[in-house]
Amino acid sequence: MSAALEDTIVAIGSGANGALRGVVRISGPAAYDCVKSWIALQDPPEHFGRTSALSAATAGVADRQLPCDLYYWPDQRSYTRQPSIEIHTIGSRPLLEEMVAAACRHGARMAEPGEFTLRAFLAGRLDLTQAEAVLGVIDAEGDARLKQSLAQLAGGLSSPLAEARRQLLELLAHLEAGLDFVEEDIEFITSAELCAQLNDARDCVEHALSQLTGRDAGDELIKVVFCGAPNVGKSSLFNAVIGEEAAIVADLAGTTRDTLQKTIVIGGQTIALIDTAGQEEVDAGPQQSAQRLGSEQVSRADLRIVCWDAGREATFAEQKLWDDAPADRRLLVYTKCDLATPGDQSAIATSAAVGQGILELRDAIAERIAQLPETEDATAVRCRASLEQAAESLMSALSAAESGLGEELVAVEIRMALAELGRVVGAIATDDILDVIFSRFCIGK
Ligand SMILES: Nc1nc2c(ncn2[C@@H]2O[C@H](COP(=O)(O)OP(=O)(O)OP(=O)(O)O)[C@@H](O)[C@H]2O)c(=O)[nH]1
Ligand SMILES: [Mg+2]
Repeated sequence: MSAALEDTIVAIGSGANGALRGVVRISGPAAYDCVKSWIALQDPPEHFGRTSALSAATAGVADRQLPCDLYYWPDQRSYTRQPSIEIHTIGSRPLLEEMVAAACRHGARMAEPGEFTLRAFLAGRLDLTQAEAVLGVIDAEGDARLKQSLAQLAGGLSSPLAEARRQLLELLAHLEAGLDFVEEDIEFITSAELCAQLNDARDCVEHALSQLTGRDAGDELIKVVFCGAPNVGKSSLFNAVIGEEAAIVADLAGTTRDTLQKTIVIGGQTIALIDTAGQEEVDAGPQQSAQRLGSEQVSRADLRIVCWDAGREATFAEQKLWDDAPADRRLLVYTKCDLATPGDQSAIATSAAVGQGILELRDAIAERIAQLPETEDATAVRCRASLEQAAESLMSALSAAESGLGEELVAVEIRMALAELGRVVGAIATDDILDVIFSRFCIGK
């Protein structure tokens, strides 16, 4: 990843899908020079260069004058701590791309993925755990993950570790001073103080570790979603699997309007089992909204239970529901097998009416979810080994101090702990770590 800070970089900062407003972000020493020849500011702020400012403007792109708002942040006030500009305008992708091209014609270059956040990190505005939290906020799929990322962004994870690191550095300085003056009989730190401080640092690291461990369990439940055409018997099967009449069942196609979620334990795993409205083409009205909700659930499912009626051939739409899911995230189930024999023997034959195949379906769900890859928080993956190593070194330092094994040994262990903590907060960031973290970002962030 290029870290050429003297370059001025540009990217579209708003999402790739259509939005009402679009944002083009420019950052670098020549940010203002790069826009002033093709953007006319209605009201150029006199104090441009010292405080952040907003001005109405028109941008000359694609042979027309486009209304926009221009936000300007001078060095110290911006995210990257370099002069930065955001052009907010109509969210049309081709127009935004024209703006990026205009900026590139006037001295900027396209930003690489995560390069704005990399600059914020290099400028000391964020530490690594916070940079990852930026990504976490962008990618957050659920409330819990969002809250966690926001807390991380606010320094929830890294501030105590940075403080522990600072105290350990101080402790090391005392120890080394003691080693330098070993002949003089000056005590820079008492043994009791040394042990107490090592203990505090170890507590702090272990607390951070327990915070990370809480993340692996996945704040989101695994979603297992029943889907299929209307009236095939999804709700009946859903009820049979959970063992209660939670979903309304009726002979009428379109009975299920809302999605219905139940939390159950299958194969030792707590999962969210979700019943959806039958999927078919409808023009408008509540049924259409129900289907939209349903198809959102289906597309976000960790495991899709595709229900086909054993009494008839699958329609094109039913086939598509099956084909669209990755092989390890789908199960094919025939319903109403008390009325007909399914054509495909490899699928699970069920009948909610007579209780056929329900246990088999539960077992198949358990087997599939056990094979799902664990979704682990990115910061947790990166930091766990370092924190474990740091905790271990602090433990060894503590026992060396307690048994009077000599301050050299204690100092060696503290140095090791410091190196690992430095990796977590990014004080010691190797190119490899930076590459891994920032390449996961999208361009413009
Ligand atoms: N014979 C028989 N009938 C069933 C079976 N499962 C469901 N049915 C009947 O099929 C009809 C539709 O069942 P539902 O479970 O409501 O179907 P659904 O797929 O949830 O329907 P929508 O919510 O409208 O999409 C009802 O009349 C059920 O009694 C079954 O295993 N055997
Ligand atoms: Mg239903």
